[in-house]
Amino acid sequence: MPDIELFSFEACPFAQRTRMMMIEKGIDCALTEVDLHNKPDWWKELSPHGKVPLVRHNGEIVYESRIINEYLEEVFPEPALLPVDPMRRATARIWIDYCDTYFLPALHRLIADRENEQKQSENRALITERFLFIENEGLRKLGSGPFFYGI
Ligand SMILES: N[C@@H](CCC(=O)N[C@@H](CS)C(=O)NCC(=O)O)C(=O)O
Repeated sequence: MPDIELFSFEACPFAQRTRMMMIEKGIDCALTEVDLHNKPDWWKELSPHGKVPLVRHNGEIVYESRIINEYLEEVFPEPALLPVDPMRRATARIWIDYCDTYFLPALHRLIADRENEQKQSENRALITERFLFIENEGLRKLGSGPFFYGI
């Protein structure tokens, strides 16, 4: 069994973020899906906040998707997923923060309020604004490559 384990939940965007990182880096991990609707006792013992994703590496745990991904970037440096230049690296981190602080909360509201049509019109306006910000500040200004940030 690989010495790195990922505890995940397939519908969790935070867990997907770590899974994508592992796939891109070719990290061979043991994957465990956690039933978040019926958390097993072993999970409550392992995870301080009960949230996925969580990584166990050589017997020690790391959690919080963004921190896990930083850890993976340090421990498995190839292929590098952050730019080498410090300013470009800072810009990449600004976009990671944008996802956490602005984009995902707006997406979450859209999902959580799906039965409430009145709130949904506000939510749709908000997510549109967030997508336009990505399009204007990110895709238009940060390079011409086929993918985000000219990569
Ligand atoms: N800030 C955390 C958020 C993780 C999170 O909210 N995970 C949700 C699933 S998408 C979870 O595990 N929820 C279970 C719970 O809160 O008990 C991260 O980035 O890892």
